[in-house]
Amino acid sequence: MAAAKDTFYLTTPIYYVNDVPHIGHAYTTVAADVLARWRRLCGDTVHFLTGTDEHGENVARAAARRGMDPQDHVDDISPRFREMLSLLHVSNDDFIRTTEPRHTVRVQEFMRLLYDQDDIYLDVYRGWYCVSCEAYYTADDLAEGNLCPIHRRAVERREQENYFFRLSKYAPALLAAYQGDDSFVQPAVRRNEVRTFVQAGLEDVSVSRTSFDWGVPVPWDDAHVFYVWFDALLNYVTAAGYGADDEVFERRWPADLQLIGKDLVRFHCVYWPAMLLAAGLPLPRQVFAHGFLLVGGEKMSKTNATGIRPAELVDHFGVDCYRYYFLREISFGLDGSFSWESMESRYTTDLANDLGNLANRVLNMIASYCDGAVPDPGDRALDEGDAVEAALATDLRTAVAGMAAIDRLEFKRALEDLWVLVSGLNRYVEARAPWRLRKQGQTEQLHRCLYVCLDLLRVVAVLVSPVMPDAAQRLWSQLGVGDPLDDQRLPAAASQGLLAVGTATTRGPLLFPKLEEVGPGDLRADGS
Ligand code: ME8
Repeated sequence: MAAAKDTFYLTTPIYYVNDVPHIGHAYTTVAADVLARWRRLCGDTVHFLTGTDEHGENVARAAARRGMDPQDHVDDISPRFREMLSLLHVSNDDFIRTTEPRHTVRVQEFMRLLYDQDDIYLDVYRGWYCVSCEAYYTADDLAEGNLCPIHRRAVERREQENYFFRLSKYAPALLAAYQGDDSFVQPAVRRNEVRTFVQAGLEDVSVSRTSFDWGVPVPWDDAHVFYVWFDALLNYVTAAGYGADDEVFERRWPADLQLIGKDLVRFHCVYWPAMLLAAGLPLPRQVFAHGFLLVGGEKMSKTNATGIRPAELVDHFGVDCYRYYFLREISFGLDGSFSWESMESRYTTDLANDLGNLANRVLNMIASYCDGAVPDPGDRALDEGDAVEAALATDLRTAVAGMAAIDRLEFKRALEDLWVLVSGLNRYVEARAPWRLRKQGQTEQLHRCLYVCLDLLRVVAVLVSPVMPDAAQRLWSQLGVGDPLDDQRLPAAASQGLLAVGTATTRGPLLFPKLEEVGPGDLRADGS
């Protein structure tokens, strides 16, 4: 009996191993991780895939530049991407390398299926080739001066015998897919872009190469290897059990979300769905293309040498701030700039002052006024008849409802709404002034106020955990909650009054200690 899909399957692009990872790779990966953690928090079974794209001319050239055999080169660089995942506390369930047999064997099977049904045929290709993109361009695609539109580098005129995929045959089905389901390609600006591209007419596309051999061999013609893109795109199904384990595959496929940068739209929203259609497989439910991270106004990439390594920032700001900053600072679908100064300011304002100080103050008061134990608030829920508590209840609702924006990849919006609760709690503390209540001997009100703060800090820890899993865990431990943070599920965990009276809390260390004065100078905008 066929298995039913029961898993939220989420993918990032698989990254080229021609160089080490930079913050652009980390951007997509962290965003995907936040979504994966969020879906788990909401109770879904999640399968989160990332990995490395290891074939092709670019990688072979990078290996040659290092005087290395391509396999040795990729074996050396791929672990650097795994290190990035552990540095950033990414909770991926699988990591695929396209040089693994579990991938290469299935690529050959998939492509043979298309060849056997005459969706792949032999012909001569003439075109403009960009080695950095590993892609051919038509004369119309080129930037002024016959340059690659992405890399602004000279393209090469090439002519070779290639196998072609009958992409043109799938244009009507692709247009129907964009038309039929608005959520298939997101955001809308990207959907319009691909629709216009397909409406202008599709040409069949070359899927093999004979000029080098660092690729998956074409099984019916050993003079060819598959063009790296057709090998790479298939990782999303080969890593999900395609051709190897039907039951696993049916539980995962189609992917719920394929997250990419906007540079990969054509490959993921035209070529990839066409390949799936040809193989009779369902299309991913959504492909979402985010904007570019810019540094000094330019897209940062491995080829233009402006790449910043995530570790340079994590060393100074810590992993939590790293994860928070990019998602809070930039609207996810749009381009956005990184700057050292804005990261410093987010750390100080949002994290150290708004959240860190709040937790520190409340835990200190519990230690001084309540012997470190959660006090008895009387009624545990907020009193909506009291103006101050009613305002806080509204902030709580805003935060809980707002987090659902993560499902639409609106991370900035979700965090803004969560910070409505953090600010609300700060206002609540100021309004109630527990130090005054203490002085005035108003113990009942004092206990109620501090309970409310602790209990809602517990909710903040749960809600912020997909974005800042480490800081959330530290806060969780300080609050002394018995159940593990990882076992919390929404919406139940966001209910009021779940913190048990009498629980022992711990004060400090600070969630976000003051930053070291000196940071890596060359990352500051003024170069100081
Ligand atoms: O294209 N801003 O790999 P790649 C935001 N192997 N995101 C960025 C970025 C930036 N400046 N730079 C890179 C490849 N990215 C292929 C993909 S998939 C089957 C094969 C992120 O190493 C973004 O996700 O060049 C972009 O799409 C991806 O890295 C490109 O990584």
